[in-house]
Amino acid sequence: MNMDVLLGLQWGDEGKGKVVDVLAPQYDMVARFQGGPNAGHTLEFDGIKHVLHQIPSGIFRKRIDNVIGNGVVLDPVIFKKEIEKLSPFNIDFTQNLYISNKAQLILPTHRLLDAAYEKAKGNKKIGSTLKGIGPTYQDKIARLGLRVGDIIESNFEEKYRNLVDVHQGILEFYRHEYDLSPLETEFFEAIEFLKTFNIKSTEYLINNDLKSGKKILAEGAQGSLLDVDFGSYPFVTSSNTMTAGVCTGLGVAPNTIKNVFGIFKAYCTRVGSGPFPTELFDEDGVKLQKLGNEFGATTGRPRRCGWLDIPALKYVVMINGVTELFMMKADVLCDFKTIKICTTYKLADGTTTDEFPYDIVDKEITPIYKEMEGWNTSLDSVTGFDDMPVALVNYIKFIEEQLGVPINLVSMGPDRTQTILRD
Ligand code: 2SA
Ligand code: MG
Repeated sequence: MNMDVLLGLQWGDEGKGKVVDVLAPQYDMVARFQGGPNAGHTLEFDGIKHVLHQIPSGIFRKRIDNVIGNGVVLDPVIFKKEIEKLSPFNIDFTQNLYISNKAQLILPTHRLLDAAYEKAKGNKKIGSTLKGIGPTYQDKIARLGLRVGDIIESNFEEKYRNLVDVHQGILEFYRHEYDLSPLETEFFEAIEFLKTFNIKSTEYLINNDLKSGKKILAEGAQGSLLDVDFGSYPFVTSSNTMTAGVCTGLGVAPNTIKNVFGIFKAYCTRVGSGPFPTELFDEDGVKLQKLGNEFGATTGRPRRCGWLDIPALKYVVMINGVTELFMMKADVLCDFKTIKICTTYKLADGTTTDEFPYDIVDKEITPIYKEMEGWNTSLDSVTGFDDMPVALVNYIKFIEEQLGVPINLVSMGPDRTQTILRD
């Protein structure tokens, strides 16, 4: 029972990187179990901002092992760039980074396919980060994919060619133009680089650690509303971003999981297409985007902004078994006289529900809001739950009552130090 899980409860970008970095000292290992370079986990300390894509957020802590689990799709080219970017920080990757031999490899043609599929969808496009995530998971499930463990085998290039042949057939069908040769040079250079890392059956490492009493934090990427099964399908990512994904993405049994930390922003954002019931198109939305600096950490795309959505949160608290809530970016709401929270959805036929509708993509939803007084003051001097402004305390209480789970951490800024923990 020493595995804790940290998940984003909205559409990603809740601040997972920051929280993992803050919690990491309590753990012996941080492990990524799904997603890939579509993630952008931002950590800020000592005045430097770091964005991690595939490398777990425990990497800056010397004592902590970091695992890229089998559920991840790994792009070797982006991996090489990420490692090189970390070179000023004297991290000994031979000591603290392990990659599952069963993680799937993202090939250059997976990225090309992602672009071809999105283009073909026209105005129905998903708004993918175009990192090749969907096509790589597709090949995994179709039992065609290449795994990290394959790269040391003598027939790796042959396997690669066979799969690329299949991809080229599809690209031809889509009449997608491309120049593969520079991408391949870069890919094979990155494969040689990847070979120098610890590649192993990380499920043994993880389970042995658990057996010996070590503590592990599973670091989720994207958010529960982007889960391939329960999110706003088809506007989702291609992995299980929920607690259950930890078991298949790392090779651990459900009964090893103890705490499930669910992180959410004090408001809501979404990058990419798809339904977003509480989205704001007015000046409040612009204000949230500006004050929250809401731009994609991977693609730089502006994020859509809106008020907190309780029906959506209730849903993901349920499917994930969330035991503790962490509320991020409370400081962004500092400048609002009133704050709204969506408590129910009103549907086109006049009925209301607090359930997340199956056909959320097509349904016309009018959010019913509760209006609350804003704290309308800076939170810079707040040092604990006791000296928070009353309006913030009320906001927290209301969310806790609605979701039935305590909020034990409130973040008030990007730095490690701007974090309030309940005693
Ligand atoms: P994909 O790339 O095929 O998985 O995209 C499918 C949908 O999932 C969304 N998605 C994300 N949403 C929020 N944050 C993500 N990571 C980056 C970040 C995104 C960025 O941290 O900011 O920089 O733009 C992420 N990754 C995937 C995506 O928008 C699609 O809606
Ligand atoms: Mg992000």
